[in-house]
Amino acid sequence: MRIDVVSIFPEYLAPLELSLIGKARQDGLLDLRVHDLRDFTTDRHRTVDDTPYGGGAGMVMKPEPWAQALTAVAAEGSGDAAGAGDSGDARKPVLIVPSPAGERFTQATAHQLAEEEQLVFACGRYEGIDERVLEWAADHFTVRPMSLGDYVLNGGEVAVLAMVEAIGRLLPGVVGNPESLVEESHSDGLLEYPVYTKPSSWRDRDVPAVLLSGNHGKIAQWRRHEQYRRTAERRPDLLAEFDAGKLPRADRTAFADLGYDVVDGRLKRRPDA
Ligand code: 6GU
Repeated sequence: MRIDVVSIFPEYLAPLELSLIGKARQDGLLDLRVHDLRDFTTDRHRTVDDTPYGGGAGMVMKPEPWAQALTAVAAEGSGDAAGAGDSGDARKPVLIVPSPAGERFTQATAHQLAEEEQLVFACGRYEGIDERVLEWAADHFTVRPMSLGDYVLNGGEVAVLAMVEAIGRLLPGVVGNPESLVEESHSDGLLEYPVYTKPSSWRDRDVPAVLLSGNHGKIAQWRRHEQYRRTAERRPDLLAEFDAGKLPRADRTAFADLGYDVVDGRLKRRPDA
């Protein structure tokens, strides 16, 4: 996969040289390049922002440096640096615009984006990028404004660190043992079960006995029920989406104990619970 990140703070993306993602780049699994938006300005002051039409606080990112930068990275990614044109069968790169006004980025989004050939991240600062850039870009990219959650960051860079890590670890060969991707939070729409390691007794706290029993059926069931308990307690919103249609009897009982009944294949919180 090829990833391009455009930012006025390229140094902010330095952590992408570390750990799993850094290793993936070294191993040639991920071709990730960071670009300085100011390299695509033409004035002496390398200006990237200006005052907003209509008034109001803050500054807005000017359109032309963005158009220059995005045109250049799209051409590089398609192996069309000379501008020879579209060969016909190449897919449009996906342009991800981090913004609290974007669509929610989830594990499902990460899986989708991990299938793409080229991702381009456009890091906005200030009050955002002139809206016409996103309209213009739709001719060359699949444009996806994306938000990590309902809070405000100063710019897209930190969000890009999170999204690139979430996507990059799904690429073939990046995570050493692919089984670690199967049983983790959100892989099945639930939060992960709690984990323990040695010693079996620590500061008067014992590891749940079932985990020492060697009974793998019992352990799997305990873990699943712990997922239900945790999700009900911390993220009840996730249970509304959960497919409860084919749950075994013991799992329905576990949910009943948590105050949930299965109605038409969906979990419904009992009003009296
Ligand atoms: Cl993706 N970007 C910015 N700037 N702020 C955010 C965000 C993204 N997600 C939540 N807040």
